[in-house]
Amino acid sequence: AFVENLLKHPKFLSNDYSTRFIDETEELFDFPERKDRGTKVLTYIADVTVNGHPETKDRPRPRADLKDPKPPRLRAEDPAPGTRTLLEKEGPQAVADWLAAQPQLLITDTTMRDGHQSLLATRMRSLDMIRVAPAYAHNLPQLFSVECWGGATFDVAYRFLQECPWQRLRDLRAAMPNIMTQMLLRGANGVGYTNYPDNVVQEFVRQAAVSGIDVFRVFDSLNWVENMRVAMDAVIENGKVCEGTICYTGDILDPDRAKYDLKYYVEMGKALRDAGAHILGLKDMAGLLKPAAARALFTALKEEVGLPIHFHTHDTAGVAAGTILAAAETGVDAVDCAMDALSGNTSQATLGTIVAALAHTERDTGLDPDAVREISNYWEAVRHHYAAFESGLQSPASEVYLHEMPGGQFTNLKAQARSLGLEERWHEIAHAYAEVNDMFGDIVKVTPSSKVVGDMALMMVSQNLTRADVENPEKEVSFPDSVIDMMRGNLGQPPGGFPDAIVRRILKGEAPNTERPGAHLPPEDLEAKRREASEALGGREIDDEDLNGYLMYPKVFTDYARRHETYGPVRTLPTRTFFYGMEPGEEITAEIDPGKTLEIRLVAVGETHEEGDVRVFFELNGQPRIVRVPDRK
Ligand code: BTN
Ligand code: 3PY
Ligand code: ZN
Repeated sequence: AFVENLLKHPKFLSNDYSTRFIDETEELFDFPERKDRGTKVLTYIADVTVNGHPETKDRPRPRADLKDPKPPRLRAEDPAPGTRTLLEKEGPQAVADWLAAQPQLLITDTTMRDGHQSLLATRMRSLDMIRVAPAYAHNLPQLFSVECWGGATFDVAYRFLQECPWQRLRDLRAAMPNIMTQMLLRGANGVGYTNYPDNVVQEFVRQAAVSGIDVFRVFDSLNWVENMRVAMDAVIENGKVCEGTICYTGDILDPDRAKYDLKYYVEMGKALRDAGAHILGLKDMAGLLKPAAARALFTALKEEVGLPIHFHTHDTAGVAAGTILAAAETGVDAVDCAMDALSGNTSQATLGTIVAALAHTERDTGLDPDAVREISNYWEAVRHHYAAFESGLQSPASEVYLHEMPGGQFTNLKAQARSLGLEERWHEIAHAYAEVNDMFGDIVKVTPSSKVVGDMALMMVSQNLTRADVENPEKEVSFPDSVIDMMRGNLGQPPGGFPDAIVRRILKGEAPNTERPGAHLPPEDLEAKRREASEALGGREIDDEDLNGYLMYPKVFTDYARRHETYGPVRTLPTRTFFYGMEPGEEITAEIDPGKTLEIRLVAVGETHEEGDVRVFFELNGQPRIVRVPDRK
């Protein structure tokens, strides 16, 4: 484009130019809007090199000499048949029956979803996952599933990583054809933070099934089975595995927490079985279940519900492995672990450790410990690149029994606290979180209800409000929108409802809706939404995946799509480059299509011009390229 501009410039054509012509003639650098993808990616690199990435600003930096992570070699020529093979051949009920009949403890690897959601604020990029996916397929075909999608990964991909979550899913699915993929679905809240119309949830499940999800772990953030049926039915209709899931809170052995006792969980398990679940999930999102309680809980659920059980917990207090081993003894069928390098603390228990602990026992997992170690070594190298997103949590802590914060929320809430200048007051926030839970009547805290409790706790600490202040009818308190929304009934109902007094205080007398929110939300006109998205993006074609992104997150999706117009396929950049740009003299490659590779060298960064622009000099596949970006520093 530069050469084109030069060749058609009037001064150039009339020979009326000096040696300073190029430096003095700004319009030579006005390139037409339709830039090729290479130029777009260079624009991104130039911008981050000059201005830094907003997400890593003022955060710890990875070591300068870090190498690109190298995935382990493939131990078999072809991936051996696995759970996906069974699902494809015989369907979801056959998978559940097989699971119940196996003596070994089956393992789900959560590294690509909950692992980094809980340790790195969900910031792991697709490229780092896709590179190692073939090693899972070839070296660990005995895994029950790989949890790699859903939860917070969906919006974080668009919002912070400038990536399409659907493309991540398709790429992972293609690289692991033999193992079931698994996602976390928040029931009527989809992968969002509020209830959606029924047809939006149905359409989302359909698309997730088409794009590559096999196992849907469906939960409700208030444990309201009524609010899970639409999502569960959709999973079943699409021929996929429906893991109807109980969220665990409280302590079944503590008589002071009688609201959530053994009977409560058994009744909920039966309700999920009757709603059609193939597998019963027990989701201990905060890591509150202790070994003795696990024995009692799983013995009762096995006997009285009769479904195979999949147990998910977090190691926040440091006891997850003990609880998993207790669960294994009582016959739990599958458990979640994260690869060693992304395990522990707010993440899952350590996969290699569980494999070793059960080796040569009746529940031997059958996983190859060498293969586990090699994959974990890869993740270790990956993790170094995300130093900016580490929470700073140094050790497990029993404080989780006080606040009951989900592992997947912990690092996010901490980051939120930091951005409000409240990081130093973290333990106060933890305490306020517990008080808010009590005020709300002791509710299940998991996305999105956990976010509501977190919003309220942050508000109290930042405004120095005590519980007495909040409850004092004489005092004017402006409650966060999410709190008002939840009290209106827009996330559904907790067991026994919210306490009347707090509802009246927050809603100022307005009557809450206590029916299922989806029963009142009119269906979306999907084709009208598609046109709306397309118009917002200047007529761009909106495919079904885009439409589902737009239905969940209209603004997040259109912001992503506009940035994509400017920056192109930045998901193909190495993680270091994505977050930190390049150094002069550095060379990288980016595969923007299978077989189409960009070789990018940063030659130099120019001086800032008076108008505040910087010229950045590259070589793209050996050809010189100049990109101009604003200096926003
Ligand atoms: C984000 O908005 O956080 C992710 C998209 C990337 C924004 C790019 S990063 C380089 C440049 N600097 C900014 O402040 N925004 C863009
Ligand atoms: C999520 O919904 O993202 C969770 O991880 C809940 O534990
Ligand atoms: Zn979790």
